Amino acid sequence: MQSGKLVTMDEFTIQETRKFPQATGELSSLLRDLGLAGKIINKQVRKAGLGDVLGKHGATNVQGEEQMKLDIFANETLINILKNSTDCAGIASEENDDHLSYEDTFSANSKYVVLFDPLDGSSNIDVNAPIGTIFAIYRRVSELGKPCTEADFLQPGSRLMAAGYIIYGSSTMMVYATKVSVNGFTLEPSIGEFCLSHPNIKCPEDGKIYSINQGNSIKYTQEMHGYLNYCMEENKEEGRPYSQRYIGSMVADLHRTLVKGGIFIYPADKSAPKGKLRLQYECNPMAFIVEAAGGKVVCGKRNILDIQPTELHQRTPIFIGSKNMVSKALEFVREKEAVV
Ligand code: AFP
Repeated sequence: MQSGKLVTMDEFTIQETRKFPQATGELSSLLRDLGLAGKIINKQVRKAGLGDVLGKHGATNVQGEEQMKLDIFANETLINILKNSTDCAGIASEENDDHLSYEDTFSANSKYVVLFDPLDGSSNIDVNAPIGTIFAIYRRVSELGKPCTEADFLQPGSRLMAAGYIIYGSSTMMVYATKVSVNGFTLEPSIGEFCLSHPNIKCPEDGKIYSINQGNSIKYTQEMHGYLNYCMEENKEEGRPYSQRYIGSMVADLHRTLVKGGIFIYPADKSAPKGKLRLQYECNPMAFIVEAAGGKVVCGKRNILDIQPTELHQRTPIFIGSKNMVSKALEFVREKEAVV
């Protein structure tokens, strides 16, 4: 990036696309649509507290979780923008029971489907902590020209074409990964554009922060306790004890992990033997991003990206972050956490 010259996300994406002569530009256009949705959600998030934006909506989602007003706003924004896009055949949202196929001719001829968590970390909305939107883009496996089907959404993460997130934090950033690289763009409010601020992000191989809901540790396995003790133990040469940081918003915890290094863990426990986080809406896109940045992701014995999903709202345990930290954690928990 030339110093002083702003490169917008669109400019960057188009330049990247030009490196692949066979590319049609559909993926770039879809990323632009997701960026637009992010800007609209951001506008509403930034007003939270002023209008009738905060608080509960009064309904629960498919997982029985209470929906916030901003959850609903973000979900509807994404659904409508992607419906009006010429490049999306359908969507699946963490907030909806089933996938939605857009049945107009343009959409039926589109080769991509998008899965998203419209507002991750929504229990943080009312306390002004970072929240985010997570998305995953697959090439559909169903026949072009017809409505997309559930099979398009039940693909393993290894088949992702791109994935990313928008974090509404101290600034608003969109980070997206293709198989080639991970890049971050900060929203420049005066021109209303995401501009390249974090080119070619690499997840540090080591870190000094572990991120886990340690309040749940009574429900963890002995092996997990062993790893937590290792993190807390004093060993000056190895830089321990590590610091513990946990926001409770995966986007925020993972963004820090990606940029600074560290490990984020949401393990299986006694009350959630398959873990809590959703495979397709949270874990796969984050795993794709972190792997593309050189980090490591597992759910015990296997790579999360290899799991063949069998249902839309499947859950999984996850260990993700700096390569060496994840490998070390696995030495403690390898067998016990392999529940999927
Ligand atoms: P919400 O969107 O309901 O706040 O859930 C956030 C989340 O899915 C993920 O972003 C966090 O890492 C995780 O749940 C926090 O869960 P705990 O509150 O159980 O630690």
